Amino acid sequence: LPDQRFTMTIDGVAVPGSEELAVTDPSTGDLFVRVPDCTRDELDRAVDAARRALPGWKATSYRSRQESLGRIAAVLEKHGDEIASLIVKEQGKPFPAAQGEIRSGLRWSRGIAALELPVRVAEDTPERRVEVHRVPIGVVGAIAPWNYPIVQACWKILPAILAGNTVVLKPSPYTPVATLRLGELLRDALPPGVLNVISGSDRLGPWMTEHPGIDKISFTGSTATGRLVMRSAAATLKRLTLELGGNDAAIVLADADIEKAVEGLTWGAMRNAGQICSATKRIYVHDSIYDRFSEAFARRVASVRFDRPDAGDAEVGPVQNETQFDRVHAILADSRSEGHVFLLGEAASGFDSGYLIRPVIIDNPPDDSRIVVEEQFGPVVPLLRFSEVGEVIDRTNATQYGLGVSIWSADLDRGRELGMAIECGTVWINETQYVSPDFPFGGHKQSGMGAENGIEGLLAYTETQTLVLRRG
Ligand code: TXE
Repeated sequence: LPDQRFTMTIDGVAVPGSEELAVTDPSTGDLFVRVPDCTRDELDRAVDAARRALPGWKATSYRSRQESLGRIAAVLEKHGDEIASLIVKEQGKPFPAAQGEIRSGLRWSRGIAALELPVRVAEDTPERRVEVHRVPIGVVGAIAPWNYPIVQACWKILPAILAGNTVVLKPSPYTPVATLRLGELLRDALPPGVLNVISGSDRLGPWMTEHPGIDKISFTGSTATGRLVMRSAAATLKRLTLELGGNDAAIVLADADIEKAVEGLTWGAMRNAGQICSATKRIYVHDSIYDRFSEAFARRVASVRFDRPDAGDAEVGPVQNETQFDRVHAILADSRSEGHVFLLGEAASGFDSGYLIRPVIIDNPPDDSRIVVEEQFGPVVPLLRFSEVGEVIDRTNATQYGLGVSIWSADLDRGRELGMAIECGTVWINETQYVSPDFPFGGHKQSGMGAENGIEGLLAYTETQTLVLRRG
């Protein structure tokens, strides 16, 4: 495989690129493969191809664009295992999890294709008829992250293309391979220039956000980089969708089903080694059940199989890159030096293989500790005691982030009532991280701007165009 050449897709054809970028296998820390490091000239060619394809693509019927999403689904279905095996090598998740990522891409291809963009008639009188149409924005620059490279690319390219935009897609420098391959496989599914896929190092993102030929940026990444994207987009007033960091709390109320909460939150915190924007990153447990919950939670988390993705029964793999590995260890070092109690993982949190980190649970650290305040983005989570519901809502909201929160309670009405008091984009009651092509997912406060998915996400790839038709 290190000899396999992955090419960029610009104007429907292969572009091998004139410079190279090395991609690391996170399960070993060794070189996986080299891919093109897109130059400024190659970016210009991609943007130019997208601009040239725009008038033709915009003019196609919505129906035919829905059919083109069907062709994307067919490619994901036919080549799913090949793409999944590339995800394993570059991202580090075990094969079944990578297959889950492909299934999710498929579900999105079909679900987004089923959305409609009706014309709204705002006035219909003898004098006039007013129609509000939704038209494409233009060329979309899609910048995807390294935790779910294919899912995150799908969340952006599917609604963008369906709404009649053309796209320049850039995967993360850490995980470009599966996305480049998807671009190769889609060359026959879409007209040339409608979807261009480029890979590059850290210089490429800023070139895109500054590029005068790009009309909208859809970015998923950290809040810090989201601010830079917004600043850079100001020069040409680019439209923006920003899906940024989170510090999602779980609130386990006294009447919660402990067994179900333990199971749900084990995966909420540990799935994909905690590298999910909406991963559960702090767990508040009512005083009356804290000891029972923490004991059961530590036992369940300890039973999850963390290993190299090629170890047959691995459920969770390493974290994706060295910077992230160091970041998680810095947060753990802080907990150690502050004397926090480790319920799980103190002895075993060292270097195993590549960037593997074994799970850690920290017992009731202070609210202002790094493990509580920061986005850890790794398989480490604090449990925190609370006694009053009003107090835990305040502690939940005391953050710059506002992505998601889960509430665990036998009483759904109570869950709904508390949920409405929380400042975040999604509240889950008795589960977590359930997302769908049918409803929006996005952050309040500094977790982002706008939303992805659902009709709301689709509308974010459009402008309104109002037609005022004066009669008589
Ligand atoms: O992502 P960055 P990083 C969070 C998580 C993690 C942290 C850092 O907390 O610890 O981000 O991850 C491009 N204009 N999430 O450093 O820096 C750059 O080319 C345009 C949350 O890997 O946010 C690269 O593709 N683009 C998350 C990408 O941004 C720019 C998923 C790196 O993003 C740019 C992943 C600029 N000025 C990490 N500067 C989620 N929300 O799910 C850089 N880039």
